[in-house]
Amino acid sequence: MLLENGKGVKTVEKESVEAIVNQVRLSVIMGDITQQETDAIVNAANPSLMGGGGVDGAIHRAGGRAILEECEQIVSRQGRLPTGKAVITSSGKLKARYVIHTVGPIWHGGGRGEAGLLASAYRESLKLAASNNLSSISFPSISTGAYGYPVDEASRIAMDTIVSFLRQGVTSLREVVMVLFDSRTFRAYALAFREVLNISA
Ligand code: AR6
Repeated sequence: MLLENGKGVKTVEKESVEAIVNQVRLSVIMGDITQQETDAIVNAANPSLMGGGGVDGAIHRAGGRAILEECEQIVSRQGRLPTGKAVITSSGKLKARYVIHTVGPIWHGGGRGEAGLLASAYRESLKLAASNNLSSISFPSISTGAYGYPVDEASRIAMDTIVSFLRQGVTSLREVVMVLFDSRTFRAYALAFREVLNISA
């Protein structure tokens, strides 16, 4: 976004940051995940996979009934989705081809394995994208809305888990995007991104 300061000089307010990690473009942007054109978008779902509020509601509304029908089939086959796990469906009317549904932890204060479960939600989603030979994936800020995970901690876990996964080896993935819905959340992820990659601001 271009902003005019008092002297009429145009400055650029950063609304995205990016870096290359082991041949993969990793970026942090402000935006609406339902509009992303990556091969897959990740849904911050709940174990029922039957939709809900927040990003889950937005994805089901934008994608239509087809996503819910596939979720119903998955649940009837394998039961509710445990926290930290992920499954993949097609995407109905969305621009992305697939939706990867994962369940982040509900924040209970940090003493109930929340950090490990949040890392697992990111890692399992990345593994599923790679095992389906996808080249790009977008994530929302899992668990930091209705599930109450503090965004400063969640952003570090998210960025750390994604960067560790990318550094572990080359997969089909060439692009990973964190799509944040509000500027407070964007700033937390942009800071965590710089910290994890050791980039000065
Ligand atoms: N694009 C990107 N991010 C979004 C969008 C969007 N369209 N809409 C909301 N966000 P939440 P959780 C952000 O509550 O904490 C649901 O009811 C939002 O601002 O969606 O994992 C599920 O069914 C926040 O930063 O997910 C579960 O029951 C982030 O997405 C429960 O909520 C996550 O907020 C999951 O809670």
